[in-house]
Amino acid sequence: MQTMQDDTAREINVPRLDLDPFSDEFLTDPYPFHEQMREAGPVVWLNKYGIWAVARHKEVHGILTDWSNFISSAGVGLANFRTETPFRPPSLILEADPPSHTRARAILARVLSPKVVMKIKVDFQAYAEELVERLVAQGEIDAVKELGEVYPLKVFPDALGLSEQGRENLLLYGNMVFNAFGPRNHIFQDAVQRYEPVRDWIMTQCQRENLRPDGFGDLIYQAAEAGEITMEEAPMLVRSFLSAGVDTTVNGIGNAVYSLAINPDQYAKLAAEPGKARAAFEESLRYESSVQTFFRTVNARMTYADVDMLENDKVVTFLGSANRDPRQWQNPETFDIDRKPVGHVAFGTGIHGCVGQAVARMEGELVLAALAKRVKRIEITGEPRRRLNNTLRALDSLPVRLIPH
Ligand code: HEM
Ligand code: OVM
Repeated sequence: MQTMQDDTAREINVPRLDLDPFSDEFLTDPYPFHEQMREAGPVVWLNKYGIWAVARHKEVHGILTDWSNFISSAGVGLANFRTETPFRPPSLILEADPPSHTRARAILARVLSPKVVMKIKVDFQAYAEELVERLVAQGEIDAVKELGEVYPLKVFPDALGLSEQGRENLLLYGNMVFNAFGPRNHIFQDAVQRYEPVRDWIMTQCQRENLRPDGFGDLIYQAAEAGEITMEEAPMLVRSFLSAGVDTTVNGIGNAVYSLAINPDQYAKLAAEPGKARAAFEESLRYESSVQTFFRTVNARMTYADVDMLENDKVVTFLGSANRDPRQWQNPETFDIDRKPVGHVAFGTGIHGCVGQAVARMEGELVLAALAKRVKRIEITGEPRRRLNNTLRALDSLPVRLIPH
């Protein structure tokens, strides 16, 4: 039961909006809705779900860095794991708080250390060059299907040590994981259907005997052998890589090529100077953030930005909106590869900030550099089609012509 005081605080202080951030309309073009939320106030209440929302950079950053008040162990989607059963056993890293998060994080951070990332770069670069070379010869391609999906689906499972068979299942799994952070709408239901045949395949791939002994996956098992985690926890951490490491980069690359294709002046700068590839990928993460939202749960009653929040309240943070907040950025709607987008939150921030960001940046840089070296212009040849996802900003199709130098 809420007290009189709770009701008063909730009703007087805070703008209440009826928009649905998981509706087709919102997901198709979130930016006008982001603006509406940012302008309404630092914290708004979304009537449809009975949750708080933050869309300004300052509060998104504030919530993500306050892990003790805004916890992850009750789920980082709409569902509250304290009262609802999650669709799969919770992640040992994403859906965990210190001290258990700290242990899992230390292992994955070591597995993806700069040293390891440097070691895999040779293979990642060779395949970027080879793939782009072939696509340029082809001329007309679907940049989502033939580049954005193909590249990460080869290099990342190779680095993990996954078998060759069934890798396309990873996209269906990622689609499920990221849709499950949202409500059980029609997009979620569609993902569940496609995911059903993949369910067992995923956990089988996480077993040690199915991972090559020289990949990331085996490094996790070595940590278990050293006693840092149990042998039961190891496959769960491998699962985290399979969940977080593919769809994010697939859409990161797709969104980057899209941002460059609709801004030919920016692509021209990149084609003239392929050394700008890393900066161009970074700006595209700000401009079209592949991960749009993550939630937190209020641990115990507290006041945030003058709002009285109760234990178990859910707060959704709009990363893609923070990355276009005019309070933080000059001309946020302009895609400018010479901008230094430091402080963008496309990888989150704080203790849960993306542990794979060095790998993600390397993939993005290598693909864009391979393009820039060979392609003078990218022409869109057909209507780009979106794939609606409750968390990801995703394209289903991007038909383009690659015009060589
Ligand atoms: C965490 C985005 C690529 C593995 C995160 C978070 C974001 C994010 C926003 C924060 C989650 C939170 O605060 O609750 C992205 C984007 C990527 C990308 C936009 C690509 C462009 C990757 C890759 C891997 C990875 C390639 C694996 C190699 C993880 C893991 C976490 C995470 C395991 C959980 C970290 C923790 O909870 O401490 N990512 N990610 N990500 N990411 Fe990424
Ligand atoms: C995980 C996981 C799943 C989805 C996303 C993510 C962006 C992590 O299972 O640990 O980070």
